[in-house]
Amino acid sequence: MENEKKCLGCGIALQDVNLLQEGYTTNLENDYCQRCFRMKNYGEYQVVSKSNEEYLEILKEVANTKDLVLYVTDVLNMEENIEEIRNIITNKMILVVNKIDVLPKSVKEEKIINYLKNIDSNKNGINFEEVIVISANKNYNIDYLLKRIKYFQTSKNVYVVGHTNAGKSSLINKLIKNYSDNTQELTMSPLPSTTLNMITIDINDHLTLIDTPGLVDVGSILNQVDEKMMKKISPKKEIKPRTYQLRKGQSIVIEDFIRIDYVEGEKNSFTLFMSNDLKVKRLLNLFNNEELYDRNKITYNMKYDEDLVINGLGFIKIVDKGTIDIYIDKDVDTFTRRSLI
Ligand SMILES: Nc1nc2c(ncn2[C@@H]2O[C@H](COP(=O)(O)OP(=O)(O)OP(=O)(O)O)[C@@H](O)[C@H]2O)c(=O)[nH]1
Ligand SMILES: [Mg+2]
Repeated sequence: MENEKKCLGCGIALQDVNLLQEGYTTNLENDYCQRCFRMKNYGEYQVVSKSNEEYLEILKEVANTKDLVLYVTDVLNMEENIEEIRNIITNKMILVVNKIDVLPKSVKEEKIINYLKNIDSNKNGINFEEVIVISANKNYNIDYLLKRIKYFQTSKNVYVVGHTNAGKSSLINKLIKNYSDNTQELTMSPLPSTTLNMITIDINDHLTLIDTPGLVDVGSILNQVDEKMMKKISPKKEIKPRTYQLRKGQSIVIEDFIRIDYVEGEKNSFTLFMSNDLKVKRLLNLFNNEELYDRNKITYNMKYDEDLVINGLGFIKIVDKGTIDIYIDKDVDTFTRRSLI
């Protein structure tokens, strides 16, 4: 029979029977499972793969309520698939754009907000009540977010949803810390699928937050790399944009997983917005070097002032029009958009 007691860190039912299964703890008196305990205390991670079917069931449950929903997205990974969740949930929703601290300070918040409002109005579906830019880690704009939650909430309960790694649990921990006497601490980690089940957290008499496991982004580069690289890919500090001036026939190679050939156009400027820890090199003559040509090739005809977005990694701002070939794992999504910056 399933134990009633749930891990306070990830929401999974605790059990003391099978070391290899989720929710294991040596003692059922413990509040956290062994996996959470290790992540919190030793930074030792254990990747769990979650099926999105289970996740969709959770979203349907949320949709059955009339409660306010916070849709949390990572500023580096916000995109098209915002619809994916909105198609299921018709509740009132605030779009929370997290991790703004990773973008250079010169980036204007209004630009991001306007960009998202524009995607929003192109759809016939639900509009967001508001788009709010925050940083859970830096405690930025959390006071304002709480004010708006109070304004829009329809009951005590407010659900927190979004893709895995967006920082949902980090945001809730900040709200607990700032506004509650509760000592619970949700487990956070740079790896996907940290939260395993819904977790209910009482902030005060008027507000209960419900954390949920994140939707796994199947097109993210995080699914194609090892644990060490996952950590390298998630920026911890403000990104220092790296600009490369490329002429036709030159290339950029990122670590050992992406190659971008500039095949047609005038001299052009490519600015990378991605983790400072990633190794990038420029090839001066693409005809001399076949590195990564075994990957899937996609050709983009870039228009003036567009970004090439690589799901899970970040984006490249390309100033002028021109043709590029990108070589990347076939399961990683890429797309272009009007420049964010
Ligand atoms: N730079 C930066 N990193 C953040 C911020 N908020 C969260 N993170 C990091 O993002 C990673 C994921 O955070 P979590 O809170 O575990 O994300 P989650 O959305 O709960 O993830 P799942 O439980 O897997 O769905 C962690 O490495 C956090 O430290 C932020 O404001 N800025
Ligand atoms: Mg979480």
